[in-house]
Amino acid sequence: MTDNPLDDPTADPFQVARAAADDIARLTGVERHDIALTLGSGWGKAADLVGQTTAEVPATEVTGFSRPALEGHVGTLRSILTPSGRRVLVIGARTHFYEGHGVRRVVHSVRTAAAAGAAIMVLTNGAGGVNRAYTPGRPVLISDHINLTAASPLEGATFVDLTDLYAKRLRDLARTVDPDLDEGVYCQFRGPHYETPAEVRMAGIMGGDIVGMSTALEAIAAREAGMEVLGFSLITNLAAGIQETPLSHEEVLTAGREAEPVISRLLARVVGEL
Ligand code: 8IG
Repeated sequence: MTDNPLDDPTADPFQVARAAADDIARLTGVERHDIALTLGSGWGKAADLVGQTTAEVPATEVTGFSRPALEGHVGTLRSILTPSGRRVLVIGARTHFYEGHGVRRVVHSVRTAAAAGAAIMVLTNGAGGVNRAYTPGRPVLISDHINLTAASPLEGATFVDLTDLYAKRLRDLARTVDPDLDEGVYCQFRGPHYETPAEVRMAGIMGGDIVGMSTALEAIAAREAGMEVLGFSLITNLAAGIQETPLSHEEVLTAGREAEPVISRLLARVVGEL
């Protein structure tokens, strides 16, 4: 039941992203965007605080975008004008690797943002805390990642440097807004199951602080496209075995709802500084 051009293996994903960026320009009336912002679990309210929404487009009207698989993930793209006159493309329609549509679909929004002109990609997510210093409801800056998906958005002999992937310049900027912001290493697992306690211990021993199912592949694609990346995780739950009780999606949604006003304000202020 799909007519997504990215499902054709002979399609050029960058050409599909170019077509999507043209759709966005036409549908929003905004020729180029400066910053792109992907809103994950718990971060949805930030868009309203970033600036004035000048256009909102169902993602399904943009070439290559899939319907969101999850309730709580809004399937729209918004164009926002900030008080300082910058154009922000807000992506509320993330495709996860665990949906099984392939990495091209996962990173299509990032490539589209780059094709739309964005030089900065802000990636946010809800995630589990491995670091015992974290508590649910806390936002954490992503300092680096460990990609445990055994996949890459890069195809062929595309060797891309990932030093400073989560740009120190942008993390330092974020800390001018909140000097107490913690940072940590994000481990992307494939999901959609949560980790076992043994996997969470492994992640911690390897140097991980956060476990999630989204951001690493997107960040790699953003770097390939030449964008600067800023990443935030909302710790919605302590990872399996760190917390005593079983993990539930309900718990994740509740933590997200409770933290939303605080972290949304934080994120909007940070975007205002970019
Ligand atoms: I929200 O504990 C959220 N996403 N892998 N583990 C992984 N992803 C998550 C978790 C978690 N919580």
